[in-house]
Amino acid sequence: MTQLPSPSAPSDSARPGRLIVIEGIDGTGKTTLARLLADALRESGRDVVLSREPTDGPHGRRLRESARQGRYPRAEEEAALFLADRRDHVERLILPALRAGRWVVLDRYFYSTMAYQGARGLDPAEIERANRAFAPSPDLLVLLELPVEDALERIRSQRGTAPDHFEGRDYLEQVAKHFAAVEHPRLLRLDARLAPDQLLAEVMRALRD
Ligand code: T5A
Repeated sequence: MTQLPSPSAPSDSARPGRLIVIEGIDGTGKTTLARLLADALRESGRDVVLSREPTDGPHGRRLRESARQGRYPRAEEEAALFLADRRDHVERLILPALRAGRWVVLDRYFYSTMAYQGARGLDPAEIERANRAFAPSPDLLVLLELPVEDALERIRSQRGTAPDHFEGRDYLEQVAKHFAAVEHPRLLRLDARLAPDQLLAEVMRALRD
């Protein structure tokens, strides 16, 4: 069994669980890694919640629909919906799980808003400030990095669908620049061209360290 920090050794006494966030541009393998990580943590005896943003709640469903049908013309309106979706997510799932000592693995979080809505012209620092007012900080932030060309190729060939309205090449280049500028005290940047098992091993090593 993998040795990981004890869940009874809280990083914050108000929330003894752990929050692990996986971020990156579209097609980098976030969902694949999040699932592998959740399984590995469960095998090591942790009580794990795996979740994603946009969520499956009412705001999240509207946002996913906009990725297929056409985006909100105003970036402010889009950012407000992501914020509302996250507020629900934090209140209903993330904070209760952390307070119960569970490990929460998230496929996207507010760094995506900073990067994607930042790429639409909004101020990432302002987005971060608005989110930090209610959203707990991750204990580990994993950033998957992949050239945009490779990401688009994965979306086309492996997902079997055309890129959606969030996935234009120039736009994703801007998003990638915003992700490159993200700072966090426990940030793990990984080359997403590694195999999923290798990526998992890197994350588990970071958690042990
Ligand atoms: N958004 C989201 C915002 O604009 N603001 C926000 O605040 C938030 C939260 C939907 C959109 O919403 C935007 C960003 C998005 O455009 P989403 O549903 O998470 O968000 O969209 P995607 O990131 O596009 O989700 P995907 O599931 O398509 O991409 P993943 O999760 O990064 O990749 P994954 O794991 O599904 O893998 C993609 C393909 O690559 C293969 C897989 O088998 C799959 O075929 N793969 C690998 N191949 C080689 N090596 C690896 N290591 C691989 N890992 C996976």
